[in-house]
Amino acid sequence: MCGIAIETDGERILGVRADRDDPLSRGHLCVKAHALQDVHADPDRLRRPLRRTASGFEEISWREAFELAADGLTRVRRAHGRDAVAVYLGNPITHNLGAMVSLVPLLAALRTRSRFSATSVDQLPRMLVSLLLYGHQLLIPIPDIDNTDFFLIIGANPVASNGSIMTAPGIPRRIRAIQERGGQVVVVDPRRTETAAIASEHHFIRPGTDALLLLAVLHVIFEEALTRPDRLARFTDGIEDIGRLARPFSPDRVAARTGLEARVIRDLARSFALAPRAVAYGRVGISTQEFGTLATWLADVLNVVTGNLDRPGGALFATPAADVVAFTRWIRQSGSFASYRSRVRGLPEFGGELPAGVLAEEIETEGAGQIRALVTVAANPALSTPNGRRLEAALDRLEHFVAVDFYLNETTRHADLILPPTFGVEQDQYDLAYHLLAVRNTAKFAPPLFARSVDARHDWEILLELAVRYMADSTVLERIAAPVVRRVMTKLGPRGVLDLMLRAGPHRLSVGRLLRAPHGVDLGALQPTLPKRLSGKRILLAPTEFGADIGRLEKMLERPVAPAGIFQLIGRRQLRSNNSWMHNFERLTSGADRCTLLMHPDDASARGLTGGQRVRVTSRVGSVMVPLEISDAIMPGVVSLPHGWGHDRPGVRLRVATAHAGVSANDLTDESLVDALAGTASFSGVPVSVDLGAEADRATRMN
Ligand SMILES: Nc1nc2c(c(=O)[nH]1)N[C@H]1C(S)=C(S)[C@@H](COP(=O)(O)OP(=O)(O)OC[C@H]3O[C@@H](n4cnc5c(=O)[nH]c(N)nc54)[C@H](O)[C@@H]3O)O[C@H]1N2
Ligand SMILES: Nc1nc2c(c(=O)[nH]1)N[C@H]1C(S)=C(S)[C@@H](COP(=O)(O)OP(=O)(O)OC[C@H]3O[C@@H](n4cnc5c(=O)[nH]c(N)nc54)[C@H](O)[C@@H]3O)O[C@H]1N2
Ligand SMILES: [Mo]
Repeated sequence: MCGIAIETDGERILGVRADRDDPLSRGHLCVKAHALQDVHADPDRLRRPLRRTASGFEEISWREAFELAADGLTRVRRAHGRDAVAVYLGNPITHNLGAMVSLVPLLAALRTRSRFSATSVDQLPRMLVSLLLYGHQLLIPIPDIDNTDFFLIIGANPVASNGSIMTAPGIPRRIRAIQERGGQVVVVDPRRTETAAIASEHHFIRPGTDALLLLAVLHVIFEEALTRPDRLARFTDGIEDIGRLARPFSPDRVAARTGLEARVIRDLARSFALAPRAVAYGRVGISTQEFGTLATWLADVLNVVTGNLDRPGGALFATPAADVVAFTRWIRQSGSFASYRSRVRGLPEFGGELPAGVLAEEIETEGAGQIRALVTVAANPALSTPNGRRLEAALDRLEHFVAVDFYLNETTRHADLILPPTFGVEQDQYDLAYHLLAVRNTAKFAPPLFARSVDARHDWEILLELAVRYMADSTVLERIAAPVVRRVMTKLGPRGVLDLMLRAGPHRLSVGRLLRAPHGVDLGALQPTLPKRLSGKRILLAPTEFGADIGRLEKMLERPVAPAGIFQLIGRRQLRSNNSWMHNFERLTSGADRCTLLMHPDDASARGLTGGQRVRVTSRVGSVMVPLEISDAIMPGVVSLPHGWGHDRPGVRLRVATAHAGVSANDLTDESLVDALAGTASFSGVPVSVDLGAEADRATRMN
């Protein structure tokens, strides 16, 4: 979403620089954008389809690859039914216009309940809260960071992440501007992050206890009669229910468990409620945890009861030029929840998907509906889902595994076929997803910088081909529809679909208009849009599903934080990293080893551990050896390991990444730990022990 200018010489990229005239990023750029040139030129990036053979992977033609891919999938469907064919959609799809557009035919063709995506290891609670409160899973309130006076950040590190579900390039500048207007930025995080370092205040919190904190904040607001929902009261149901639900959670009662003093909680509640314009914003830290749905919900509730939803300086809904909310409403995909459950563990469906944490068991467990074939698209679940090692073992049991990906990596090494798409600069660019999540309404389209070679395929071409071939072997209706879908989609292409969406959208734009404005078009600040955009024209603030889950939360107050000697593991994102896949370039990996375990000095000295030592971290599911980094930026009792590393698996073709391998945090995270309400993975607060490994074992034996 950052505007860039790329200097080229023929097919070579000479440099990438920031576009000062981009209305959203205004000259901001992070180092990952410079690395686009590295991805483009990477000799390890796959250019031709690969097929697994007894002696390793061999290159084959596209024609053969498509035939084998489709044959394998239809064979499994014919023998075992539709749900035996699973699909896993990874994060980069959301950045890829073509892949986004061709998901519609692909998912329609597959019609499988065995659908998975990064959603359930990320923002599922955010979407579920939007579905139940506002009536659509994509009606997501965005913090109006540029106009607020009080910015409460819970479980997000936008200085490293560039803002997530709050696309806001140049976060440090925007945070400074809040402070210069006399406003406050408060960060609540078990680590004093890069964001906390520039905030006005930072408070440590025990992992997984944010819902308790937010209930206590609401308790104070109701007790001191600080609620003032203003115009929201006219179309919001359930405000009084919140007062009742929050009553048992006084600051004194939650202080010890959350790690925040009661006085601090009271002050926070008052400053938030009394600020002229305030916004509570939570991301991955409050999403992927045991009470992720409750915490995400309560942050919205806080905005509503203080009148800060749908008003400038609070949280607002974007009105993107290509309105994916209206489009998905039109194709009847506003969202769904718990309309069926996973076969083995009974976790709920959300939006037609099952939680990623059940994929391995659904492959391993025999019976009707067992997964026997898999298509992954832009996904590396071996490194990105809990207990990745178990999933890797399960992948080898599949009868057929097709990976749409341009690297031979930790996940795709298990595939029967790898279909490599073109990379970003060879494709049309428009951010269908991220304009919806941005802090300002803008629109920007970029045509491909380089034409794709005749022997390359775009993601959308690959997905469409798979969809059409799958349909051609299916019901009579689908057999008839297949050539029509192929013709229409090929003729329109992603650009044609986008053009239709832009023309139908609220700003009446078109691709032609955007081509004439290469820096992007500024469509203005976010504006109030409620109650008009609410599906039922009302906000249902206290859904029974959420209220009922508070009993589970209350039990947490009786549980000890962690057994003696056990740490709570959390993750951390790093500026020069992008989940699991941008580690194959010196630009992003040079310098000191970044895959380290952070530990507080008091904890280290209590165990006689010193910085730089390699320590063994062990959870229920596995164990890794990793260098120790001692820092008082991490809360005592908590340790932190970044995710996305662990590239030294055999068969991986990533020369640079393998030399900076690190270990995978998801060799430790536990697929049995989920938010019981929604099934989202709970990455935050995984119980682990830390010792010196073999040396510790020797000492134990001697005793
Ligand atoms: N450079 C870079 N940018 C990225 C990415 C990347 O990998 N690298 N990934 C992108 C993606 S896919 C996403 S989803 C976004 C994520 O964007 P963010 O959510 O902003 O990023 P994280 O660093 O995961 O921030 C989560 C924070 O929650 C804290 N935390 C952990 N557990 C708890 C808890 O129980 N309570 C509270 N209050 N805090 C907790 C962590 O210490 C961490 O600081 O970033 C995107 N941007
Ligand atoms: N422990 C822990 N685990 C986490 C997280 C965490 O904070 N802690 N964060 C979670 C979050 S928020 C997310 S979003 C997930 C991300 O996890 P995934 O969705 O699995 O995504 P990535 O790790 O980014 O892997 C992306 C894959 O897509 C390929 N790829 C890149 N671009 C393209 C493209 O344009 N087309 C195609 N076809 N392929 C492409 C890459 O080669 C790589 O194999 O990880 C989650 N896992
Ligand atoms: Mo994510």
